[in-house]
Amino acid sequence: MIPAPCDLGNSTESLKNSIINHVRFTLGAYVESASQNDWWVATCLAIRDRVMDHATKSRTIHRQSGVRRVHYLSLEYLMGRLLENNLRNSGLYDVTKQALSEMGKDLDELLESEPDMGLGNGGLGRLAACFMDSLSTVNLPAIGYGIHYEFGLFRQEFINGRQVEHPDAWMRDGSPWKIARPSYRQSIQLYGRVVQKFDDYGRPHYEWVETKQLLGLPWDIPIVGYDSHTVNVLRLWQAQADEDFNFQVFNEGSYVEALRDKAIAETVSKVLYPNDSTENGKELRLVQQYFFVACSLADIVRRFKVGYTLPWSEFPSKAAIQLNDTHPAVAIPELMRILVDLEGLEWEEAWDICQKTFSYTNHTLLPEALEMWSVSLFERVLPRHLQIIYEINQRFLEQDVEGKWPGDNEKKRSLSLIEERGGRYVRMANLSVLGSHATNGVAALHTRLLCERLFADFYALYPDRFLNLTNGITFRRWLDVCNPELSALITEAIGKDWKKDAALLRNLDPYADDPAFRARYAQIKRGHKAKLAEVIQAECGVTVSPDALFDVQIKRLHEYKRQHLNLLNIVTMYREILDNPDADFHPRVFIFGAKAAPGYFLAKNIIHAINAVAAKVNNDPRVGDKLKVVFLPNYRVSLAEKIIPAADLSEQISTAGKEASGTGNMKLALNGSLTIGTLDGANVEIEEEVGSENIFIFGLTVEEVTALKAKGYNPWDYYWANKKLRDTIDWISSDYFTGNAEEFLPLRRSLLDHGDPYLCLADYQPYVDAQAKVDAAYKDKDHWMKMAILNTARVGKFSSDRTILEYAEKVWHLPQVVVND
Ligand code: 4GP
Repeated sequence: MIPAPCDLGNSTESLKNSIINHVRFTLGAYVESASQNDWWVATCLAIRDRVMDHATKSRTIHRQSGVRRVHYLSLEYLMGRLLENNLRNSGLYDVTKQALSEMGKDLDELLESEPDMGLGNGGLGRLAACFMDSLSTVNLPAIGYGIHYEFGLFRQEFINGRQVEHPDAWMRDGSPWKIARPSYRQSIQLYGRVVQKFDDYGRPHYEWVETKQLLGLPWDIPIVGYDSHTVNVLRLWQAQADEDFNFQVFNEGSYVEALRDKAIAETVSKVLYPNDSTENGKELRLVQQYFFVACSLADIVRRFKVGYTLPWSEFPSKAAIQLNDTHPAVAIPELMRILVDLEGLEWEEAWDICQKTFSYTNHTLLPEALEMWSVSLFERVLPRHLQIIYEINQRFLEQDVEGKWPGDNEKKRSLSLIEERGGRYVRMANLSVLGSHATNGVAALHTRLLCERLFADFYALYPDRFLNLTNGITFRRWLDVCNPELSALITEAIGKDWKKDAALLRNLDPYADDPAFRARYAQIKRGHKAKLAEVIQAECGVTVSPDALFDVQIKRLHEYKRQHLNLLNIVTMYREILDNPDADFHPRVFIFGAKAAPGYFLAKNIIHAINAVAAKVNNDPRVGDKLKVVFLPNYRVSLAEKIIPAADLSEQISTAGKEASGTGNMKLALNGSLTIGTLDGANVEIEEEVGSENIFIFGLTVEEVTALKAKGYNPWDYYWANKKLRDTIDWISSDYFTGNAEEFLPLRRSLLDHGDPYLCLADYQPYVDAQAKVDAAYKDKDHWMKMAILNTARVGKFSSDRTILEYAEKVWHLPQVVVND
């Protein structure tokens, strides 16, 4: 007889028991001598035990109720650490802290020992992680699909100020959060060739033959929502060789040679490509994309067939599939292949199902980031998919495009799924728009630019398919977890419901005028600054004062984000301090965190330049405490959680029209850091929410950028017209900072000889002026705190719960399904 499942209980005693049991029976350690890692693993497992039942229950309820589920396909998930988030979301934080402390263990120390799960580059990967949190929190039936990378984003070190990359073996010791699901393993095909066959009625069909097989083993990570019993899973695929790999060679006794194929197969999920916003056409990357897409689709189809005996026309009513950027776009021809080649559906019906099932989010307008695959590579790896893409394209061009613009070959060229100029390429963005019923941008401005520029012709054809869904962040991780002191203060003032309904933060507005509240808010900020000062001391060996203004730019290193514009201002300030030692500057600490793609030469040159300037400034006795510059190495989620609560000023200074949305801007504003920024991405909407008096906006607008470029932008004009700017650039490119005047020539050349593509020089003076306003404003500490509080109070719109509910309503048409305890 199978006994009824026992409740593990959430009391201190039961948690102590669970943790101890895991130390003894799972890890085989003595309680007295268990290592810190043992305690951490045992604690994670004790929590996992308590959430897994809800994962099973959520799955069962979703299946039994027969509702539509969303399947979020993303090549990246930048999850960070999981333990604290899971503890706070499940309400087990206090009891676990108590249980550990009664056993002589400090929870905070254990939390610090967790490696980040860094399976993403930045923006879109972190967004996917926030979305997973929100999906569980707001009770939506969802599964995230991705790749179980053995190595996440590289670990960054600085050697003589230069970035050096090291592999990130985040799960070398295993991870207590993931659970293997071998019974759901999938087998997928690659390479090979296509043969045309005919059935008994002479109708042709296609078979994909002589392929290589690859297995995908799924690992599930439970996603615990806040104050909800819905536990969705993130399912990550690990590549494995087919079991009878190279059997022949093996039998001949060539054991090692036989294993080589296995090793090659397993490279597919080895490592995350470290490029943010740029792609580079590597075969392994295409294989990665197809591998996880094919495994995920097979899994979705399996579930459809197990659960129901419904006709295929009902597939979209059970499954919505969201494409997180174009990376999973090969899902469109893959679903067509399943429906037409394997299930025998007519083309039109299959295409209708596809379009109803898929929706696509675009995350960037940068032309170099628009994925294209060379036709010859695509044909070799996925020959049948290429044929399907050709057929989709032909029908589209002959019917829709010809219908709307008869005889217009230019329109056909611009809308075609195949780029014909300079070689033949498959355009994944066009495929994504065409194969989906909805395409969205991630901030209002970005969506407008998608419709007016990038996808203007598609927008003219299908205006109803485009919509805006402004990004959001989870307020649990980005306030409750990273800033529990502020979270508690807010809860004390307005109650705890803001954690589920962020719009309620508006109730804080009146507290901005309450001197006692301001004082406590200021005290919390200062506490975080003092803690960050310790991190800076430990990581950079630089002493900074928590009374200085902490000016923060944390994001990927990219020219469009303009860390070099920030640097120009820093060097200008440095000069001014030397020229005018009595000038009334409020002391400032410039804090950077950023990884550069390993092959992005100029980005690495900028990192080196910032570090070189930092080394000079920080050791110049003439500067003293007035100015410090620190570049914290190895920027990652867990470091962001320490920096963001301590920031006073948030640098969001991209060239207008380049940053699709940004989400760091939201995290910083939520934690009471004022934005200095351009009218780009979500900054526009942040200004609308917080009020223009609580933000420092400067610089060219999108329209002004376009006009300036059309007129012919020449950075030398700005260089010659502005002595301060000229002196600054000349100084950076002298031998003053490193002893070698050649060192930062690439940076100088990009700003001058190569036309300053991101208009740093045009925005330089407005930026310097805005920084002067910041300095003046910070001198009135009390008013500054008022502005900071108003930022916290007014950014409720940027909760990812709001974003996700909009996706559910406008794109996925998903019901909320409450899972009871
Ligand atoms: C990023 C965008 O650059 C950023 O503005 C946006 O907030 C984020 O996506 C989420 O939507 N793009 C990428 C990328 O991460 O790889 O294109």
